[in-house]
Amino acid sequence: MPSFPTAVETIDDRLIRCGISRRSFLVFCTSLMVAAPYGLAITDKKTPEDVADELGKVLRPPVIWLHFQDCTGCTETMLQTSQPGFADLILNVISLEYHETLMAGSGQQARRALEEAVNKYSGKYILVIEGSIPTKDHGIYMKLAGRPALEVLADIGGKAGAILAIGSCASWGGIPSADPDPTGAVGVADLLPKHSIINIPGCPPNPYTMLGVILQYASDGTLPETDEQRRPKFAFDRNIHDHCPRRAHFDAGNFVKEYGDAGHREGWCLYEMGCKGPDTHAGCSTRHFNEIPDVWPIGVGAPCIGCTEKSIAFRVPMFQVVELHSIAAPPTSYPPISTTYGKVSPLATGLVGLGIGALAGAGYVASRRFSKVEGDESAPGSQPPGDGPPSGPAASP
Ligand code: FSX
Ligand code: SF4
Ligand code: F3S
Repeated sequence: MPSFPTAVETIDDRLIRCGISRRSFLVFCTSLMVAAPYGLAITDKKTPEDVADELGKVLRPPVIWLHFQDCTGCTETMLQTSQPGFADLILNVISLEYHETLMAGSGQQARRALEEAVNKYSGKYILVIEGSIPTKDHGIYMKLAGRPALEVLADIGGKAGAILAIGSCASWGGIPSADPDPTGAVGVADLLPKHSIINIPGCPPNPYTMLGVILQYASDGTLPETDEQRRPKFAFDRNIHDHCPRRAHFDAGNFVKEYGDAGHREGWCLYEMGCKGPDTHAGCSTRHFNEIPDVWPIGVGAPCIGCTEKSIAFRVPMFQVVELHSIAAPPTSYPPISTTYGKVSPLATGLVGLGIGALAGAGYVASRRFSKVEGDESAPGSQPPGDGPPSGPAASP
């Protein structure tokens, strides 16, 4: 556990002092476990009680949170919980030393608070960056207390124990870097490539991913394993499409054709509306937002825009359909039917005949589902030829 100046108290002491119940803390620990079912040292193979016991002994980690080019959505996602007491609890678990949106002070007072926090916890604080950094024209497009964000980041980032780039903007540029990118917006790791930086992309990101990383660092000084884009594997190792509640509709070829049609009202698959779920890594399908079940883009009927993926969000048009390169389309995943040796019995011949019939049918379904021919009547969700008049939600919304 990193050592801090003596004034820093443990999480347990703080929660008791502020009258926060053990029950609320256990709920918080359970949320952390949902965010990180494995791959995070503080939750791995533990019960909520174990997590609470262990975390309770940890010193509240000092966090300095800087805003650069952002919309403050990352802050909102952490604090806009459906239970107001929860935001309080989060702010008691971590020790937020500087945060422009939340602090009462401003001007010189705020600048001094930042300096004091940096000096007091130098080399030990966790620096959270929200928003991208403008690099064009010597970074003049964003200044903090008169200093370009570029300079502030080099200074305060250089003295941090670890840096968390929260949100897609801080991770790789996000919305401000979308074409024509007027400010030359980049992410933190583009400017400090040698530092310990964890990217937590998402627009907004899931707050429990960030809290999990902060608390692991506070408890043993380590950071979780990351992928090649510096994203913690425990949160970004899964594909939205593989865990999507609408996946059965994708497999059955039931696609929403326009917002508000019968398929949309029935909760069908949003692939044809441009859903980037098949190409996007994030845990949103299982870890929802604001503590409310089903609150996440696809859960409320909007396609995933791939907000955690550098090459997709704000790069690929919202309604453009993604290629399905990592998924076996259902017909190709059926087991092969073949006879390699020996005599074929009449029964087997019958089965092979049935199998060929099934494959032909499956091939037909596949051609319907993935046809790219413009105006193709057999496009996904449409009626097979000769099957009579169109029916069902997709055909007659
Ligand atoms: Fe906004 Fe954060 Fe998006 Fe960016 O989130 S939610 S634009 S990732 O920096 O405030
Ligand atoms: Fe879900 Fe989108 Fe995949 Fe459809 S395409 S199953 S809506 S992730
Ligand atoms: Fe973003 Fe897609 Fe999740 S848009 S919030 S990665 S469902």
